[in-house]
Amino acid sequence: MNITSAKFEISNTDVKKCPSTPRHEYAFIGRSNVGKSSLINMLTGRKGLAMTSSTPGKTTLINHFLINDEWYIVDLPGYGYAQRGKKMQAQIKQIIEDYILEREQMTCLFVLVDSRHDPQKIDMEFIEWLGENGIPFALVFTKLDKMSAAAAKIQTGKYLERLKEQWEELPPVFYTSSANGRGKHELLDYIEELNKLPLLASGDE
Ligand SMILES: Nc1nc2c(ncn2[C@@H]2O[C@H](COP(=O)(O)OP(=O)(O)OP(=O)(O)O)[C@@H](O)[C@H]2O)c(=O)[nH]1
Ligand SMILES: [Mg+2]
Repeated sequence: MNITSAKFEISNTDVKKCPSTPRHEYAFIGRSNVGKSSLINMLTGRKGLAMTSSTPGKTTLINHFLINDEWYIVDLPGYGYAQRGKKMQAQIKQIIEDYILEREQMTCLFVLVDSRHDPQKIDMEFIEWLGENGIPFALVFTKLDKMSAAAAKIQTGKYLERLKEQWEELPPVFYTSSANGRGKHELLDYIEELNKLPLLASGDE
C-alpha cells in the first residue's frame, strides 16, 4: 500500500473525544523513546508529521492522523518514563489504558520494543495485560539500524523466547528502522490486509 495523504486531525487526553467516524485505526505504543513517532513519520513518508525528540516523554497526548482519507494512525505517549514524576506518570497511564480498553475501532495495537535491549519487565507485563484484555496486537522491533544483523538476531530472539513462555502462539512480528525505512512495506501491507476486514466498532457504519 502507498500512503498518498497523511493529515494531523486532533490531539486528546480523553478517549471519548477521539474522532467518532468509524474507520480502521492503528495505534503505536511502547516505552518512551522507543521510536513510536519516528516510525509513524517513516511509514507516512512525512518527517515532521508526528513530533519526535531525543529526550523521552515527548508525546503526551492521543494524536490522530488521517491516512489516505480512509483510516487512522494514532501516536500514543510512551509508558514507563520515571522522570515524568508520579502524578504525570499516573495520568499518562490512565490515558493509555482508557484508550486501549475503550477504543473499539482500534484494529491493531503495534507494540514497539527497542531491538538493542534485553526483554524488559515493563514490556512483558504490558503485553500480558493486553492478553488478559483480549487486545489485538503485533510486535515491532525498532532501531535495527543501530546493530549488526547477527546481534539483532540474538537480541530479538531473546524477546521472542520470553514471549513464548507466555503465549502459545506468537503475534505478528515486524523488524524496523525509521532511519533506513526497513519494515515499511511489511507493516503497510499488514495494515492493508486488516483494512479489508469488517470494522467491529459501532454498528452505524
Ligand atoms: N537510529 C535510529 N534512531 C531512531 C529510530 N527511531 C527513533 N529514533 C530516535 O530515537 C529518539 C526517540 O524517537 P521518538 O520517535 O521521539 O520516540 P517515541 O517513542 O515517540 O518517544 P516518546 O514520544 O517520548 O514516548 C529520537 O532521537 C529518534 O531520532 C531508528 O529507527 N533508528
Ligand atoms: Mg512520541
